[in-house]
This record gives sequence, C-alpha cells and structure tokens, in this order.
Amino acid sequence: MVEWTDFERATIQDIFSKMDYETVGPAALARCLVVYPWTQRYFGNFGNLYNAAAIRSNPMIATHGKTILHGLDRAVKNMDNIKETYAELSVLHSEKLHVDPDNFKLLSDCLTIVVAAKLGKDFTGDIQGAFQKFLSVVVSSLGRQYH
Ligand code: HNI
Repeated sequence: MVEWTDFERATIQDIFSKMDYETVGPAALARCLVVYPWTQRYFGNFGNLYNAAAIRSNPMIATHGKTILHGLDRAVKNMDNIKETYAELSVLHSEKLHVDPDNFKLLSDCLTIVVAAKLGKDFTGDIQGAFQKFLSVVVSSLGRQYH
C-alpha cells in the first residue's frame, strides 16, 4: 500500500478542491492529443481532430476531459485504496477500449503541465512531487488489469 505524508494528502486535496474542472480537464486531454498525436486513435468517433485548434474547440474532447478529471476524483477521495478504486476502470480501458497503458502516463504529464501553468510560482517542487506521486499511483492502478 502507498504511504502518504500529511503534506502529500493536504496538497492533493488542496489542488483538486481548487481545480476548475471545466477548463483543466479539456486542456489536459487536448494537450495530450496535440503533443502525442497517436493518442487520437482512440477518439475516432469524436469528430474533428484535424489540428490543434480543432482539438481545442471540439466539444466532445472537452466533455471527455471533464469525465477524466471526475475519474481522478475517485482516487482523491480514496487515496488509501486507489488500486481497488480503479479495478473496474482498468478492465474497461484494457479489455473494451484497448487503450495502451503507456498513454496514462502521457496524459498525466499533460495534466501536470496544465496545473503547473495555472498555479504558476505556487507550483513548488514539493507540490509537484506530491502531485506526480499521486498521478503515478493512478497510472499504475489503471494499468493493473492489463495482462
Ligand atoms: Ni479514459 C472512458 C477515466 C486515461 C481513453 N476514461 C473513460 C471514462 C472514465 C475514464 C471515467 C468513462 C468510463 C465509463 O463510461 O464508464 N481515463 C480515465 C482516467 C484516465 C484516463 C482517470 C487517466 C488519468 N482514457 C485515458 C487515456 C485514454 C483514454 C490516456 C486514451 C489515450 N477513456 C478513453 C476512451 C474512453 C474512456 C476512448 C471512452 C470514451 C467514449 O465516450 O467513448
């Protein structure tokens, strides 16, 4: 089981409680599709992904970005049990959606960059460390049901 310090717990709760899901989720997913274009293959039925501007203004991408953040919410609320919390979502991404688990890491890096840009100088090294630790537990839990 993952051990969390008080600072890490407080930091994760703080970042997510202040996060604007309406802008951060869409920005993180759009950035992932722009920076790593091969991730677009999973969103073939999402309409126009022709270029960065089209991706950023695609309403289905925006909605799905918010869905992903709400998915992360579950981990924030269950920090001591992230693996079990994501068991079903891991099976879904593996067996039904066939999402390569490497992509979880790519998306989490894009989310870190979006959050860093929002927080500016408040995104200290300590805070980045806590945030990335949290995301790495999420990434590994989402990849658990792959074989
Ligand atoms: Ni992901 C559906 C959560 C990363 C591709 N994804 C979901 C759903 C949640 C979710 C929640 C909705 C499930 C349902 O309908 O029951 N996804 C997450 C989380 C992460 C993540 C928490 C990582 C941080 N997903 C990714 C990545 C990709 C991805 C990196 C591909 C690059 N996800 C999908 C696709 C769907 C999906 C595709 C189905 C979308 C749809 O509506 O058809």
